[in-house]
Amino acid sequence: MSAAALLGAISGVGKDPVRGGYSRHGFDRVELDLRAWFTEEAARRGLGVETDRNGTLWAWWGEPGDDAVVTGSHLDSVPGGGAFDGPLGVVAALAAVDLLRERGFTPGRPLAITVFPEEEGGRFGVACLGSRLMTGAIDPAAALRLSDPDGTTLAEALAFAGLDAARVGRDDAALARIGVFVELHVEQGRGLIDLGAPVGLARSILAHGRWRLRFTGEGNHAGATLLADRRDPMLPAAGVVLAARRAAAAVSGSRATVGRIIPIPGGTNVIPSTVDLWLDARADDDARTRAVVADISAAAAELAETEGCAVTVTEESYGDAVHFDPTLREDLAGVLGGVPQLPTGAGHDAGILAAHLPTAMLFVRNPTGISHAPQEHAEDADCEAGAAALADVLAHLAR
Ligand code: HGY
Ligand code: MN
Ligand code: MN
Ligand code: MN
Repeated sequence: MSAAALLGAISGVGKDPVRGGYSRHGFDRVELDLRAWFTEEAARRGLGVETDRNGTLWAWWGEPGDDAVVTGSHLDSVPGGGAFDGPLGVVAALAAVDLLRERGFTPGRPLAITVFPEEEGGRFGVACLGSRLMTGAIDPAAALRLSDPDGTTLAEALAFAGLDAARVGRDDAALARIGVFVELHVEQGRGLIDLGAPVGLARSILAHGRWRLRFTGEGNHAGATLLADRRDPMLPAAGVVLAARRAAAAVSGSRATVGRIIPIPGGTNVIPSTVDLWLDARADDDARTRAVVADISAAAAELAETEGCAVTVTEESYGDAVHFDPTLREDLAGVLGGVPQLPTGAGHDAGILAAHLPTAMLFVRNPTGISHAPQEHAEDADCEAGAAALADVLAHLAR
């Protein structure tokens, strides 16, 4: 079955009528429905599906075993995200299995498709939550305390999904199963458009992290409180949005974004008592990323003091830059006939796994160059070119 046809089958699941696009989040009803759909598609192909203790799905072609060739991605989205970021890598893996079977290929090594939960951190705030749990990149006790905007903890969400919260955490047995990991993904920039190529290989991922800035002031009446008497935490928060742009502009190649801000209690006629603001910062390396965040944190402290407010800055997640395994990359470039290799600013489970085993990524051209928004796109023909390239790569690695 084609990747495009498989994507079509889930195109109605998790549409967000308010934001547009899709809202599919880790262990919510929608993501669980998508996981059930994947399980059915895998079973239809005779793949044996299991769920590991951190909620990652594995679909095995043949007997499960160590040192396997593993491919996959995620089915969750950002709030109001596109149809391709995540699902394309999952459906391309299923389509690649179909192609390999049509070619009469039989793997000479265990081969599996994985679906990682909550890659975007759209519900619990930490990106690549499933792969971070598997690799021990996040403390399981801290992870279980994470809560979504409704106050549901990760521990409760896991229980809802039928998983045992007491068993989450670093899973060396699962890691030993992955000999090599290849993730196919829609490109999230304009690299392949400019190069006129449908498919490419990832070279690197920026260092990136998320920080929560909590500004505390004094809640009061919007009409009755004189300007001189206010300690309004929205003012330093607003200043930090501007400071983030200035700080990133001063460090070549860096990016800083404020995409989420919550005034508490959140009434039009209420001076907030607290404002929570989340900063996403990325740069070529650790030093540059830290420099941008230090600059923004200093601005936050100064702006807060001026308004008689307090601010705390908490790192919620971080990942250093990733340079994908050069030997594997050159090997796959050879298999694919010298496709372009390009850097990306987006994070991926393949980037988290890269600290533990050889990983690689295939990118499929995105004609809009837009991602994390409903305009994200990939043409059917490019999706099939991606699935075919993935099939070639899997056949080579599992020969
Ligand atoms: O890059 C990101 O924000 C996420 O990991 N997809
Ligand atoms: Mn994403
Ligand atoms: Mn993704
Ligand atoms: Mn009143």
